[in-house]
Amino acid sequence: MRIDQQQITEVNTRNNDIHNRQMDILKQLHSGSRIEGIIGKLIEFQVALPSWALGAGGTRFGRFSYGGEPGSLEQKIEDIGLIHQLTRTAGAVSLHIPWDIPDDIPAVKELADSLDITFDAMNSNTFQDHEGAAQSYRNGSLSSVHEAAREQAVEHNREVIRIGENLGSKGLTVWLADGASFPGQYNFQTALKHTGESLKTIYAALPDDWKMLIEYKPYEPHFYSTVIQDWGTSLMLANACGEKAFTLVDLGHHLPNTNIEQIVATLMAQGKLGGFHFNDSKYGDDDLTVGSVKPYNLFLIFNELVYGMENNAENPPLSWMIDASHNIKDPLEDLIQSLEAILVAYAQALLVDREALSEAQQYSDVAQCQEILQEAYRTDVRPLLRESRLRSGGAMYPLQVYRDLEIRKKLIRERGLKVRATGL
Ligand code: LRH
Ligand code: MN
Ligand code: MN
Repeated sequence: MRIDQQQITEVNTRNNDIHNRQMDILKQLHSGSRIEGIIGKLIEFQVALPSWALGAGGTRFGRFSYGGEPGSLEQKIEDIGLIHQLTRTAGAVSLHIPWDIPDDIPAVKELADSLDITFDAMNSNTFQDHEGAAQSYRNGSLSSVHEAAREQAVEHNREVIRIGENLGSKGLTVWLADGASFPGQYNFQTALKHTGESLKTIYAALPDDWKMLIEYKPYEPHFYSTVIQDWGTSLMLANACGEKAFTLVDLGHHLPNTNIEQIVATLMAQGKLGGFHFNDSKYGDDDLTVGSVKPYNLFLIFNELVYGMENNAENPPLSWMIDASHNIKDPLEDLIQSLEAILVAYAQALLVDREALSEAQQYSDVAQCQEILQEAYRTDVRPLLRESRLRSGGAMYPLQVYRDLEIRKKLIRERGLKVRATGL
């Protein structure tokens, strides 16, 4: 299903008057050229949606379907197409293999092309046993004490690279569930050594124009130790692999109160921040809607990302992805909200008066430093998002249009109530 572009234009026109007034105020407060610069950056900014986030998520206690879930990879891409049509920000998909192995690669590619969607980083999966596989990952994958399990996991990653190459992807994300739930379960040093060797073997199969993104996480599914538990371990492994390997930061993969913005700054200064997974959380890896719990924190993180993008030329362009799961919301609505929160934080960070901040820092004017940051944070930048969507053919109010056009109802009619999407 596709949205009639005419319907988007109609709703946009209805909202134009108030919007123009809001834009005038922003232009009066900040220089017109600054505002134009920010709008240009917002139009460019694209975030990948993961193929596993289009279905209803769940917890180990249950899963509540809402109907009309995509039953195939093609339908997942179509859902992303809908979100992209409304927001013009979701122009990429990130596939998880084996959850979403394309049967017919040229057809999948053609569909994505027609919706203006590219293939961002591919995700390998060695945290579950694959159907018919000879080896189990029960005791780890790349870190396993069992050589055959390690080899199988390495081969799986090579296979993911091959699939990705055919789709035009340029990245491989490796997240390992490998860990221990009990003291003494494995030898820390051996597990790390095996992981480093396995990653190097995968890295050797990486095409020249690809990035390898190494994701870290302190706990879950194991609760005593995780092999790649933090950014330091990830960075160390990336450095050992080579210049195409980077650290990936997932916002939910930190212990409470970790200073994520500082981690971002440190990695970008090293030219080693390669990817980013957006979500929000209160307690752990909650995978909640981006910006729903700690929007100021998200702004502070974007503040460092913007600084890094402007000052660390050696850091590559980042792979941005939403890594959230939707328990009690329509995933498409949830993703639209997440995209909005990401762009709001990005726009606010772009609005920070960096010259004034740097000067206040020189004088150690602590109160002024805070004022400068909060001035940007407390600015309502949503008109800038609307303007950028208006210019790129999207909906000024994507969620409203999604609801007005009763898209979920139509998807249920088309696909039925009972389809179950693959994924988490
Ligand atoms: C692990 C993770 C990782 C996986 C995804 C499904 O918690 O963040 O990125 O690939 O969830
Ligand atoms: Mn993640
Ligand atoms: Mn996670």
